[in-house]
Amino acid sequence: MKIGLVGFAGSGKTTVFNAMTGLNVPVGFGGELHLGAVRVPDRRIDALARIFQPRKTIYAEITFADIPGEHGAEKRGLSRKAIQQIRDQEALCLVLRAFPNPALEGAPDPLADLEAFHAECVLADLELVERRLERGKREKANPLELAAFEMMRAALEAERPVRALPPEELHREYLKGYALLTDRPLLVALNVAEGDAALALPPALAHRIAELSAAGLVLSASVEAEIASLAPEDQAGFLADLGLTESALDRFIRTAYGLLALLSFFTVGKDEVRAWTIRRGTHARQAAGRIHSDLERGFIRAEVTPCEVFLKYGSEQAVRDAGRLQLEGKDFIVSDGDILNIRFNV
Ligand SMILES: Nc1nc2c(ncn2[C@@H]2O[C@H](COP(=O)(O)OP(=O)(O)OP(=O)(O)O)[C@@H](O)[C@H]2O)c(=O)[nH]1
Ligand SMILES: [Mg+2]
Repeated sequence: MKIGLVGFAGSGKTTVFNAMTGLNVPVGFGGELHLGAVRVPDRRIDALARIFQPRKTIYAEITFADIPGEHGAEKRGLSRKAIQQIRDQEALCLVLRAFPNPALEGAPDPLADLEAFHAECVLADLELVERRLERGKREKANPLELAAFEMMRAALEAERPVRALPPEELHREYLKGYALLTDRPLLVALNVAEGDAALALPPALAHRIAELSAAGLVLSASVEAEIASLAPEDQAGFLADLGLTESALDRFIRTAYGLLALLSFFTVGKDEVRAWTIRRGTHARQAAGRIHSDLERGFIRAEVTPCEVFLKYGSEQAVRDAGRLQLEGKDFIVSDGDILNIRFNV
């Protein structure tokens, strides 16, 4: 999964990026786009790896892109380049500054920054949607497609994001290839000063985030950077001193998985124990396609064992003997934590 860190200059994107990825990109300079991957921690994978002792253990990954804000004239603007970089992301994390930054004028105003960001995205989308409508009408495009774009135009003119439109009314199949900004799942990270790390989202901000069909969380990038620099055994104590129970990375991953309706399934063996990320509601055959296109094409059936069942019995044979191995067809909906073994024939 690719998540873009977006927001205005000096909001703390690079600091968040460093804390999450363990990299050490210079902060406070804008600069170029950076990429960094983090492993999604998963105790189930740890437990399966202890049983199988595989040659390779592969966790799910999130790739963060640190997209620099625009420096100079327009303080709250997004450059063309930034908009293009944002379009390339599967999901967006908007970093809002709520800490005093001596390099920037004025007190932080995260709600105003959220509105400004949203307004920029609405404008960029509106431009794209209007262009599509003009051309579509000239070329007598599919009326259903035009209707979908008309619906989006109406929403955007009312300053509502496309992601807030009910999926059953909006025909998403026509949006493929358009990369709208307000369609991207949005996670808003309020970047607070060190002393405020344990606070909840202010109600006005929480309300607006919900209106925009986004999710929100509070973090302090500089606290996170400090946690990331500590030895694992010292981290829990440091978090407790600040009134926190887990690092922002863990909360972030959980919130992002929920927002994107993602789940993990596993494949296991002596060679490899591996997590795969899919959307909720994915069928067994499509899930097989994540592993390899041959498995999707030649799909016969899936042997399915929920991870907790496997861990209770301890081996594939014991699961079989207990009659707990499920044989499922192509339309079976995969659940979080299912271990899949695909039978196929090509
Ligand atoms: N006190 C405090 N300072 C922070 C925090 N997060 C970032 N900063 C500081 O704010 C300044 C800007 O942070 P960056 O992470 O570079 O901001 P950015 O969003 O990447 O900025 P651009 O790349 O220029 O758009 C740096 O001096 C950081 O050290 C925080 O949580 N608390
Ligand atoms: Mg930066």
